[in-house]
Amino acid sequence: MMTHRQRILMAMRGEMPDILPYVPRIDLWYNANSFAGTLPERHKGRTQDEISRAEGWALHKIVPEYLKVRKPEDTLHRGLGIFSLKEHVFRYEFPSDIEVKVKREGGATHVEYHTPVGTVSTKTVYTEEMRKSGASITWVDERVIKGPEDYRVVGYIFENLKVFPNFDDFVSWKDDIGDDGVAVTHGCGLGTASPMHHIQKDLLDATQFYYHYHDYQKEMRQLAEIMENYYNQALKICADSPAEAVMWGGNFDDMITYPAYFEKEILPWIRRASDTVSAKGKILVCHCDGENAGLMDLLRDSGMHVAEAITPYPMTKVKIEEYYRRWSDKVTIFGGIPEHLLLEETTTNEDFDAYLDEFFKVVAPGRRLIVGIGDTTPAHAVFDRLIRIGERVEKEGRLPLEGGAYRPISEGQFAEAEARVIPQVVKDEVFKVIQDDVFKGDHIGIRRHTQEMLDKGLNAKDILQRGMISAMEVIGERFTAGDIFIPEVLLSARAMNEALSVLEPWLASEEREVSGRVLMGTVRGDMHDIGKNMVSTMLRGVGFEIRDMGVNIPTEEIIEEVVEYKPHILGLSALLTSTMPEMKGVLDALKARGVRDSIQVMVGGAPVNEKFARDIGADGYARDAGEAVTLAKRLMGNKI
Ligand code: B1M
Repeated sequence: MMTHRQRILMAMRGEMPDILPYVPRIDLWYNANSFAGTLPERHKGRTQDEISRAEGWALHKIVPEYLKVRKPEDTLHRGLGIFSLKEHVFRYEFPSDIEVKVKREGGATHVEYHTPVGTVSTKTVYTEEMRKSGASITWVDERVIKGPEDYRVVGYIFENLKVFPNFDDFVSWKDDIGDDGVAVTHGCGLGTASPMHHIQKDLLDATQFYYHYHDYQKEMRQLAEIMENYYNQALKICADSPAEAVMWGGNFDDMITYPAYFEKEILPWIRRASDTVSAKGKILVCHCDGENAGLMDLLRDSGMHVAEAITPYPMTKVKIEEYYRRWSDKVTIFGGIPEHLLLEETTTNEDFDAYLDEFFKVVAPGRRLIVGIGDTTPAHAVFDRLIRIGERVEKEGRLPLEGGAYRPISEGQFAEAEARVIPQVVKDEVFKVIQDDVFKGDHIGIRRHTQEMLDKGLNAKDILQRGMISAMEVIGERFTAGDIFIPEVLLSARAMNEALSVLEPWLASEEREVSGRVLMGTVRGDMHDIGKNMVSTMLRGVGFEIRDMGVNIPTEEIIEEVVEYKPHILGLSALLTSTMPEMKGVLDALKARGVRDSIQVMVGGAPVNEKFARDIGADGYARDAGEAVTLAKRLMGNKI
């Protein structure tokens, strides 16, 4: 009988263990339920690892436990993406000429870095709502890079950072895990694969990143080059360490790290990491929990050995059979059970069993597969379903699987999925220059061209409507069709906003028609904002007035804002299955306050769907930012 550790390592190396490894990650579920006192009766008082061991599951030791620090300093520099956890095999030291000042206030930590070339600061928070939802990492409320002047200071910090091997704590952690799992060590940042990825995820606001990537290429490139030294040192130490597997980057997503960007800024470093650790007989793991549809070939050919946190359809676009068919000759798939499956609200017992029936067939013969729960088990998962998966793996997961019914997805199906219709640009000769500025995202040229048109006597409303908004609508459709990606949309919207400031005085005199007022926010307990920001940007782009409340907004605050701002539309975003119920809470509170009938409510976010929107009584659901524009316009038709 093999141990969990042996099984996992064999599957990671592409060998065939006796049975499929089952490694459910339960940290978020555990944190939330132990905080709320709702752990299953027989597990009350147990630690997370004790529960996994009692159930006979392997320990999931792939993602660091960011909240379980040895001392507060271990995550103090979270705002720089510099960590020193037990999972790391290197430690760092700041040079003596950098003074670090720390101020803690409730759940917030402010850190200032005074260097000889200037000062930068960050703020991280961990709120009560985050604790309740089980979130396993703090939120960076103030990013270290705010403007172009900060690059030099951050560069100074990284240039002078000293990195040393530090194996002792890792070894004792690995010993504690023993045969019950594989202790995976970590590279740099919060799962960042390259210096540019580090700048994107850890140093800049998620949306601002795309503007800086366009506007401050020189500063960014210089910083990325400086950081290479830190990355190379860390990589070498990981390769020389006692760890058998190294986690190198994650949260890739075909929108956030869109294919061209991924190929240019991330892929070369995954290759370098793979070559370096492979030379020492180690395994390279990446945390691939995002939407991978547009990155399938790039990820497969990246050199990574294990793609962890694979969350298939219906939570993302790629079905488990497609992953298995396209990847299993090169990459070990770790995951495969979408979190939705564990929730009563989204999946019946019959559908849950049906998924597993199909699962065992389509992953035959089972090589290069480790069964896991998408990214992690949601807080309100049905615990018995976790057990049921374990039982079925034990009964039906003996390798090689004799599914026999493995039906690869036909090429025809792929062709169908790929045959997208790209909207054609309808050019309006008079306003072509402005339309082109919007398409190119030229926020400087558009100001001049707008002024020239006004000087020629063209009507401001026409410039806005026929020039800018019509172009922005095309941008929205192209985004929905997958023809363009986040940066293009953001840059186009920024160009529009610039031109609007030129038009504003003229529009005021001509009485500009605002499409409607929209109040926007991500619900309580949820810190995801990239998608919501996109929706806000697109709506603003087509003439809506937007008040964006930000992330993690308590229901009470939303209601107060509705009463005060009187929006036509309330837009709610949620990315976590555990925060979706907050949307229902908001709708109930709107009714209780007597304002439900005065507004339209639209909802969205990756786990939200049409049915959920209907069930909670929302007025509409949009799948993406392009659809959100169409929906908002339709809802305005319902209104005023
Ligand atoms: Co998180 N995360 N994350 N995460 N994260 C997801 C959402 C997850 C699905 C990953 C997975 O399981 N594979 C998973 C949720 C699973 C679940 O709930 N069942 C998850 C998890 C578990 C978590 C944590 C709990 C991890 C942890 O702590 N252990 C934690 C939670 C923190 C918290 O919120 N309290 C967490 C943290 C993070 C990061 C901080 C690392 C980062 C967020 C950065 C940020 O937002 N500033 C992050 C990221 C990046 C993701 C993934 C990989 C990508 C999300 C994203 O921005 N996509 C995501 C994987 C996934 O979604 N498959 C994942 C790009 C964006 C443009 O798309 O947001 O879907 P999206 O928006 C679209 C549409 O949904 C729609 O339009 C947008 C544009 O087209 N839309 C609307 C969105 N809002 C709308 C509103 C509308 C209409 C349309 O009307 C009002």
